[in-house]
Amino acid sequence: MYSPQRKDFVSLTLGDQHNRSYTNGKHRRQSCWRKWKQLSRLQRSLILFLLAFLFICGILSYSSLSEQWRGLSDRSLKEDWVEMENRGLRPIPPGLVPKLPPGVVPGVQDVPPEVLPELQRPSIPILPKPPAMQRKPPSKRGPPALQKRGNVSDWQVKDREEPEPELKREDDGGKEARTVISWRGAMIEAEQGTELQPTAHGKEGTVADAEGATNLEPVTVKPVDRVEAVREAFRHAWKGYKAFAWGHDELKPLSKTHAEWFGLGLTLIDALDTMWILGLKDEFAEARKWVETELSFSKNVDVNLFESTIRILGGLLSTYHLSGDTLFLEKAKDIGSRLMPAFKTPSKIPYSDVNIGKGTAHPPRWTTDSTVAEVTSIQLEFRELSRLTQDPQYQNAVEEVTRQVHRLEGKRDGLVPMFINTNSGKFTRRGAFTLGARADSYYEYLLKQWLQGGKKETELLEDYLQAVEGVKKNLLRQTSPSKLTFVGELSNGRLNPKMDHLVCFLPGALALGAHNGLPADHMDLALQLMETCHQMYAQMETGLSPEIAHFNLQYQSGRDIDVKPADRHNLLRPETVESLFYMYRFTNDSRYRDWGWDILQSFNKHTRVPSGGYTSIGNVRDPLNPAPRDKMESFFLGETLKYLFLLFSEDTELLSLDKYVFNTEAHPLPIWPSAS
Ligand code: DMJ
Repeated sequence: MYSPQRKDFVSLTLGDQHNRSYTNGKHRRQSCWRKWKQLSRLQRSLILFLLAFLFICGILSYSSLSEQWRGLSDRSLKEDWVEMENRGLRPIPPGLVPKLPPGVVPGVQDVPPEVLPELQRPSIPILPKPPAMQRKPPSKRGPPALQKRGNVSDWQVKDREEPEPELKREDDGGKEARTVISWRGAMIEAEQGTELQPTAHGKEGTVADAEGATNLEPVTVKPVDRVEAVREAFRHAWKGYKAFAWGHDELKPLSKTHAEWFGLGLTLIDALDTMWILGLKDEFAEARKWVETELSFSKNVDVNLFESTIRILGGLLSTYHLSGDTLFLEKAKDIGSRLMPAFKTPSKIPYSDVNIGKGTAHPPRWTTDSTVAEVTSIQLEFRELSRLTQDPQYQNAVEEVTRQVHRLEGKRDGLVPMFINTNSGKFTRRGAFTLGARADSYYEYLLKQWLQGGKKETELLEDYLQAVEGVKKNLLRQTSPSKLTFVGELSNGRLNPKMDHLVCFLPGALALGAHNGLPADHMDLALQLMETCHQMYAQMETGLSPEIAHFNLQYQSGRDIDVKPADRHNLLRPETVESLFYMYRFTNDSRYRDWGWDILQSFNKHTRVPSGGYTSIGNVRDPLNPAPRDKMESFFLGETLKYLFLLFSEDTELLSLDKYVFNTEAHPLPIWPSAS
């Protein structure tokens, strides 16, 4: 063993190696003390000064380091799960075989009773209205001080750079100053717009300004101002996308870069029709130029059939309809034809993934199953593509899927399992039924295809009506104590009282059906579910819904809604504002606009990144640290802001729901003229 010859270092004797008798460290202390006494006075002072300095530094840095570590570990623990959840990859327990009474369809006002005999009446009555619909529930948001200040204090506010002529901060005496926001250790400058967003919590039709509101009278927010606030939000999101992610799939607004999924400019394409509808001409022109000069589908890349159909094909088709610009139709034809290899399977139930450059398709690596919602929510787009191109291949392919699923065994009162095998064409893993991830838009597209085709395709209507009865019979429950109605999940015969935020499309769909002559109790259910979806936002401290809510069936904690730690994220999803839009259009009840306005304010308070863009967050229960996840999903621009704009717009004939049907990514497609 190496033994140093020169002792040019300070040695500390830790005990006598040969004499191992216990001395309680006496030798060591004596040796240290001797060394210390041998040092000069200057050396001793220097050492003491250094030790004191290190001690102070340690204390000062402890709090910020621990905060960062907390954030980092949050992220690393949840990131994979959340990413899987986002893409709908949840494990499903094996199953049971549901029973489908053939030809039995619940009541339809415009279908003869002899055709639809038994189900003219709902199988169970719609649940009584929750008290929450009559009285305002207690606010469970943060303390009043936070509310008044628009939760600006949720973020560490220091100085302010930009002078704000109209509103002065309460706590800086109205002086000009500089604001720096600390989010997980990343210092980001606040923009004026971020903090001056008004809040409407608890005040119908009025807002108090988010900051310095104490001395200001509440201001009535006119619809036109709300519309303008959505435009402003879009511009802000676009600013981030343009600066840091132009031409890429998704913006990562905090790290000021982009994420790639398909490498096809997903956000840009998803947002095209939103820009058109919002009247953002310059932004639209610039994006159009990119589509014309940069967008190429001739790429060796795997894309998900469903996601690229609803976002890209749907986005291009609707932009073509709105603008009349054939560039978008040409691009739609290009991507549509490149997706067709997905249907070359033994069963004609399409694979989940297609390589649009090579013309090959395949299922996910771990299974030959496809997701039921994915194979049954591409029909609106491909049918429209056939109508526009006069080429029936697209319509034939997707309608074959509809026909097969219509006939399939394994449903439970019209509810479908979540997986279907591309070889056998049969449902697999049949025990679980949900209106959430992996099944949601199956139900939505039954109704919407029926509307798109001019209410002629009776089988679609039958399946839709039967499914609504299946929901009522198997999945509907009410919470305790407030009797909120929710749609739970069935797993091997047991009800799990949880509901994905994704299910919040349902109030809107039910209302759309009722508007088109389906049973009036569909509207009753829509009203109740809309209230629940609203409460999923209103009862959270950030005013934003979690990805999944758990509901109390027995009186336990006194709260109706619980959120599990793994479900606390919010991805800027659209379903609730989507339903608010439908509900407002059909009822004219301004309450729905106010709820939408609250949601927009909460997005602005907790998800807006000052340098541009909005971010999904990891914790809707913590306004002090919402744990930003650094991702702006394309549907925030494609759907969420579009529905908010349409909700607030005074022009209720804009994209009339009697003329257009919105695909599941909020891209409006025309209802076919009766001759088609
Ligand atoms: C969107 O891509 C679509 O609305 C889809 O139907 C469900 N998921 C997202 C939005 O949450």
